[in-house]
Amino acid sequence: MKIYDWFDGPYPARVRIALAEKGLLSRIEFVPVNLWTGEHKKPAFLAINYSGTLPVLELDDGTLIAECTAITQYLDVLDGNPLLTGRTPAEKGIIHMMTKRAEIEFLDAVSTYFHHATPGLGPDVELYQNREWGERMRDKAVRGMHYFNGVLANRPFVAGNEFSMADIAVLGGMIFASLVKLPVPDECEALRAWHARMLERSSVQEWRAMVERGQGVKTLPITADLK
Ligand SMILES: N[C@@H](CCC(=O)N[C@@H](CS)C(=O)NCC(=O)O)C(=O)O
Repeated sequence: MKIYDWFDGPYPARVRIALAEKGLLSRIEFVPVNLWTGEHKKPAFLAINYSGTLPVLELDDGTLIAECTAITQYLDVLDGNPLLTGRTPAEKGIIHMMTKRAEIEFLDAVSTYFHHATPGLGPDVELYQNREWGERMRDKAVRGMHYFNGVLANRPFVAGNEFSMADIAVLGGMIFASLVKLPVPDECEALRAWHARMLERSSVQEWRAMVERGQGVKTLPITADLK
């Protein structure tokens, strides 16, 4: 299996952490798609993912699966140990809901802030920016942090008593927030405590090690696969 991604992207981090949780990293060939040069918006990549976003999973038969949630669900059915998307119908529903909420209320909002109210990926890639919208989304993300703080004050993990895809989605938000220097408010103690616990997980440490190793590929030109 191949994954098209960029080594330190917050969304790619979600799938890399899921793979590390499941011990599947060795089965993946990573294909770098350079976000900073806008490789993800060029026709060769748009043919792989209409949305022009990373990551994308390519199966050995050429089937393409984009969207972190969809990729994680595929991996969970492929190898259920450990399950990240729930066992029972109720668990599956709640994990999906909390993952979606993490995206809408936090991670995607930080992403919009980055692309619209900061230099983002630079003038060659950010062809349309709307600062006011970006700043609104920054405020939404901060409200999202308070929401997840309230959730985590009452349970150990985002979707209940077990680590799941929803924790990884909130972690994606924390990774992006840290990249754009959007601090977690001091009063969000439960969110901060949960984050500290997440950083200790071996999957997250494996991801951090991959990011450090990836610094070296940052200047690679377009990959052979995408020519
Ligand atoms: N909903 C998508 C979002 C993916 C996404 O936004 N990925 C970032 C990488 S960190 C990206 O490709 N951003 C490039 C852009 O929006 O120009 C998912 O969950 O996979």
